[in-house]
Amino acid sequence: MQRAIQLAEYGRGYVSPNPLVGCVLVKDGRIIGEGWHRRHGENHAEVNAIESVSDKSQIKGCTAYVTLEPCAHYGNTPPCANRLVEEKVQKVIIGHRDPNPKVNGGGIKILKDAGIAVEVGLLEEECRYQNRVFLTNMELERPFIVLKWAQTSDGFVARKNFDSKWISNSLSRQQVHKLRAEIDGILVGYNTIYYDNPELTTRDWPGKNPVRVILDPRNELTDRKLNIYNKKARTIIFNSAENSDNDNIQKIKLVDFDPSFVLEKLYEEGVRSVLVEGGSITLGRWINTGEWDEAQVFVSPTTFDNGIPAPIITGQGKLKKEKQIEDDIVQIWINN
Ligand code: AOF
Ligand code: ZN
Repeated sequence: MQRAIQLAEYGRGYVSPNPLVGCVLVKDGRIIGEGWHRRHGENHAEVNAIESVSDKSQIKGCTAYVTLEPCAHYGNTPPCANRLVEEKVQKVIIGHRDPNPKVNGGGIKILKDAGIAVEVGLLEEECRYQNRVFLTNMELERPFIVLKWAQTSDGFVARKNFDSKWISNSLSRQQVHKLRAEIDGILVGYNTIYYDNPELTTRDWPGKNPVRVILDPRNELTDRKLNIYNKKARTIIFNSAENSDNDNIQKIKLVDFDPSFVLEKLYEEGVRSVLVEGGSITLGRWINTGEWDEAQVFVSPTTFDNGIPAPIITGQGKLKKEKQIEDDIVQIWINN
């Protein structure tokens, strides 16, 4: 199952809105096949694992380890549970149940009805943690929210003139680009665009650009020379103007300046995970409503003495772990 989790991870950034799924086939104590869900719309993990075995007669009687309950529905592909039955797999060990209403125990039932031994819950916590975006989507019907900022060790995100350059080191900045490649949307407020004119693309990591989401409640970001207006990524601007679509720029009327309203609209637009990158006011808004799931805080050894104060995590936020990236420390917080 550990290997299946490792394989599933290769799908991160490519499978949204689907879950990350890995599958390992074991016969007589040896791995005979491996697969993972590589890209949305393509084969599921189980099918890729089956296809990886050149001598298909070997599959009969094997044990399949799958991080998620095999599906029971006809979607982009036929049901994986049926395929496991056809291939005469003897036993299926599942990480966690699939809460998708189209599956939700249906895959387990197909397997059991065919006389296959099924076990559910091996490394369940790890599997559920890996699929936290998908589980949040299914259970709460909203995007998974990751807050991210860089701050000095004395607690500032920018100098008094809003200059925020050179807080975290270059490896940390590359790590942020990896995060961008793995997430569906990246959200910032008006001040960040006005003071930093960021491009909000993934330049330091291979992968896609997330949808740029900008909150501009007073409709002030009209300067077409701003980097967010380049054609490199789909862009959604929430402002007071009427809804409109124009090339890659989509405007949504901010009927209610409330994180829940924004998240609901983004979910409708197919954005299943959002990185809230700033600034302090926007991040504070999300922390105050409690509508966030994870925070990544990059703390550099630099000090500014004064400036724009960093957000402070309140409520149910708990520090899960800290990792070192050269001289920066990244704190990973989880909202319970
Ligand atoms: C599996 N193995 O590898 C994945 C599963 O749109 P579709 O047809 O790809 O179906 C997506 C749904 O199937 C998804 O919401 C989830 O319930 C399940 N994903 N199931 O057995 C896989 N990716
Ligand atoms: Zn499937």
